Amino acid sequence: MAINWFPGHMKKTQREIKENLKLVDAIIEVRDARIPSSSANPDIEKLVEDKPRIILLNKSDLTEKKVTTEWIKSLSLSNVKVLEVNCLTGVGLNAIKPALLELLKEKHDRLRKKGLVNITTRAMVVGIPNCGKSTFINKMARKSIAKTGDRPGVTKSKQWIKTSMGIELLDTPGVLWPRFEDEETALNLAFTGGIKDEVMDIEELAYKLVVRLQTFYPEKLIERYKLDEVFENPMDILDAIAIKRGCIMRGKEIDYTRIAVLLLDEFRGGKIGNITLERPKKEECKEEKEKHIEEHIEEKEERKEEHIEEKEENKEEN
Ligand SMILES: Nc1nc2c(ncn2[C@@H]2O[C@H](COP(=O)(O)OP(=O)(O)O)[C@@H](O)[C@H]2O)c(=O)[nH]1
Ligand SMILES: [Mg+2]
Repeated sequence: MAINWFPGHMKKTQREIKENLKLVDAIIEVRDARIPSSSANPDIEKLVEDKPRIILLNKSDLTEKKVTTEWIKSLSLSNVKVLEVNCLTGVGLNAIKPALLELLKEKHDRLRKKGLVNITTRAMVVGIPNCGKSTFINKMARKSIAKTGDRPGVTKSKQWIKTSMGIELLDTPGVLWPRFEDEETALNLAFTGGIKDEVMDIEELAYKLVVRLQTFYPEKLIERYKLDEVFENPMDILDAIAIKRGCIMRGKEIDYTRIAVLLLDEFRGGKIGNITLERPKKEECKEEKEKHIEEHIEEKEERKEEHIEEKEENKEEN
């Protein structure tokens, strides 16, 4: 199962994000709350360095609340705040401003000491395709400005979208690439509609979704499709669903294409229920990340100090 992403686009996007980083105070990274790990860009930490970041777990209307809460705990770091949102309705978006203010408190205090009164916060939106970046920007702007549809990178002319929260957003989101290598990620993206259905075998995909639901949410399958039981063989489950839904061809054969399309549609539309396809792993890597951020900040401070010392030495020499 291939996800195509032209390497040249990756390079360009990378460069543009680095450039735009200098213009913003914070990053707003949008992810799909049904797959908080698979919808992350694999290089995001390297790309945004220690820039304060908000992770929006979007589409939280479709997830299992308890698992989303676990993800929030697992992804939060000293410079990363995680919020669950629904960009279609706007639920949760009010929490963005206080989160940003908390992340930027030290910086704002410094600016205030220098006498600045009206401080605008500028942020850049990033995320992989289909996670809801445009929906988010539109909702924040309360007008349809952000174009839907994707193109890699961020446009050259910088336009800022003013929001009702006193936050300015770069008008075009940074479209990031997903993790391509592993099958699990590709499947998660495909289940949730992040990869176009034309590029894969939809019957195989539906079968694999049944396997997943059989493991994590068997009771939801029973309830939605009025099954007597969840059979051990996923194929038997798929057949039972097809029969319940009348996806039968002439000669009483099962119409697998029809049932596959139906099942995926219902899953994506949240009709099977609130479902999260991934669970957070252990906390170990969190400590690593915190250490990494600290080191990065220390390094920066050191460089700054060296720079000041150098300047002073130069002064003395002159
Ligand atoms: N259920 C649900 N769907 C959403 C939400 N946010 C966005 N979507 C849908 O997700 C799809 C992709 O959204 P879009 O903003 O175009 O994603 P982008 O590619 O990141 O710009 C669209 O069909 C949106 O309607 C949400 O919070 N809940
Ligand atoms: Mg878009």
